[in-house]
Amino acid sequence: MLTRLVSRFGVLYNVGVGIPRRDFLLLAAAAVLRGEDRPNRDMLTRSVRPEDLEMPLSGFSDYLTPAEHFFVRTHVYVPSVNLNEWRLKVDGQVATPLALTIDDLKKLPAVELISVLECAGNGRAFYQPPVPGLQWGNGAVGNARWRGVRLADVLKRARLEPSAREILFDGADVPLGTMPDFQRSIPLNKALDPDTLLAYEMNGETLPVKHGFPLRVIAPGWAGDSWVKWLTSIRVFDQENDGFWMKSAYRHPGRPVAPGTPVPADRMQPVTSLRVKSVIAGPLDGAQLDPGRPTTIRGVAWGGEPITAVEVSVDGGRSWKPAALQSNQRTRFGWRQWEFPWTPPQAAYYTILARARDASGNTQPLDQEWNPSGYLWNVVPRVHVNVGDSAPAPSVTSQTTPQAPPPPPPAFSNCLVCHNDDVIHQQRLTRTQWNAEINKMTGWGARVDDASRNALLDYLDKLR
Ligand code: HEC
Ligand SMILES: Nc1nc2c(c(=O)[nH]1)N[C@H]1C(S)=C(S)[C@@H](COP(=O)(O)O)O[C@H]1N2
Ligand SMILES: [Mo]
Repeated sequence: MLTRLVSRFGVLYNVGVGIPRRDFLLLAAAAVLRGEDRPNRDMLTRSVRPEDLEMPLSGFSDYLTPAEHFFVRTHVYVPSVNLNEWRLKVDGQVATPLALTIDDLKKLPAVELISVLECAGNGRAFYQPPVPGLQWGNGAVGNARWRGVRLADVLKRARLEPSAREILFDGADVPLGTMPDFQRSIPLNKALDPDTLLAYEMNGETLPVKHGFPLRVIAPGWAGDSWVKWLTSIRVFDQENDGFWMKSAYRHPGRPVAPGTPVPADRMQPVTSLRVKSVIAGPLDGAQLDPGRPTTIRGVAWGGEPITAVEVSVDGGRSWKPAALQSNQRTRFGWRQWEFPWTPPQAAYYTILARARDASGNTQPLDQEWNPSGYLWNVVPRVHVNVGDSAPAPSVTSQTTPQAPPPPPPAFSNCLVCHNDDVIHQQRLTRTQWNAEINKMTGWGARVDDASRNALLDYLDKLR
């Protein structure tokens, strides 16, 4: 049942792509599982297919995140690219349209920089009330050394027209069903920034397939949605792209709204810069420690700008003391590891907090601003530890036996054509939110008739 098709630009499309849309929707879910869909055991699998993998907390102990521990975020299936036929096309409002090979690109001056890459949805699982989307914990983020060419150098060769305002990126991945193609545009000033790159290497190796082989956008300081992978096309426009991924997805109100308030997309702005943030990587929440025994509170901090300080509180925020930032990690866009030595003086229950500050003086909030898509989570992190010999009493909820989920209705099989049930079962949504989610999916090609919609909603409503 696997269909393979080689396109004009040498992209080998696997599974479902090239199959007429009607037939595609009849593909059985099991037939779509491929070798590279097998989960990496070190990673937290948020979705088996398309593949979405989260770095566990232990990943924060590396300064540079190795590719095998680097989070993976894909909206659709990973395309494989044949380098001999691959071209980077540059067109639109330019005087000289280009079609570059990877060797053409490698003749331009090479640039290297270290930068964090964080998904805008990192931390979505912590939002209350819950919002739909992959339920990332802390690990939809990594730090790597990227090597490639300046986007500005490529645009210079194409000779921008004076009307140029926005640069639209498209990759070789192909939408599922009738969903809109993943395309993102960035404004000209970000595109011409000497730190905005087109990278062909990650941590000294050829860019791995999952991370965008052979070429991806590096937009340091900006959230991952602008870092388009498997890049095949750069198109110059006089205005922001008006596709789904710019005008409906990846938008933030940019101002506090009451939690749970729907905000129309046109009242929101595109997600751009990351927010200043820190993560406590150790001790783990709920850890048992000994009084009088030295321990180290450690973590990582990053944001759209360099981190200048991290402070730690071991008394729930009453007092703060500076943590030590790693001295050899002063980069503009990389993350900064920090440590705070601590000897718990006496048996007690402690609340540990961390608060990062950036070069512009921004700090992390004590209360998270809610937003409808659960983007840019950056509240002060907190970890609770119990110091002493008596472990806390087990909570009442942990003593109840979890109920087996009810069997899904027959229509549920229509929800397993493009992805598995994992993306569905991790959600914590109300019936109203599920109804909107079904509308989104039928818009993308899922088949749900009126009769089965209620049966589906009855089932989905019980997943919370
Ligand atoms: C035509 C293919 C297709 C079908 C059929 C489909 N989905 Fe999806 N669904 C997707 C894709 C693609 C994504 C991932 C989008 C992303 O990563 O941004 C997704 C994501 C989701 C998510 C995660 C939240 C989100 O919006 O990204 C949920 C929940 C979901 N689908 C539910 C369902 C349900 C319920 C059904 C059946 C009614 C269904 N899907 C049928 C393509 C499909
Ligand atoms: N072509 C393409 N580029 C893409 C995506 C995608 O689905 N398709 N996902 C984006 C998102 S939302 C993020 S967070 C980053 C994730 O990059 P990674 O998988 O290398 O960690 O890639 C971005 N680039
Ligand atoms: Mo993302």
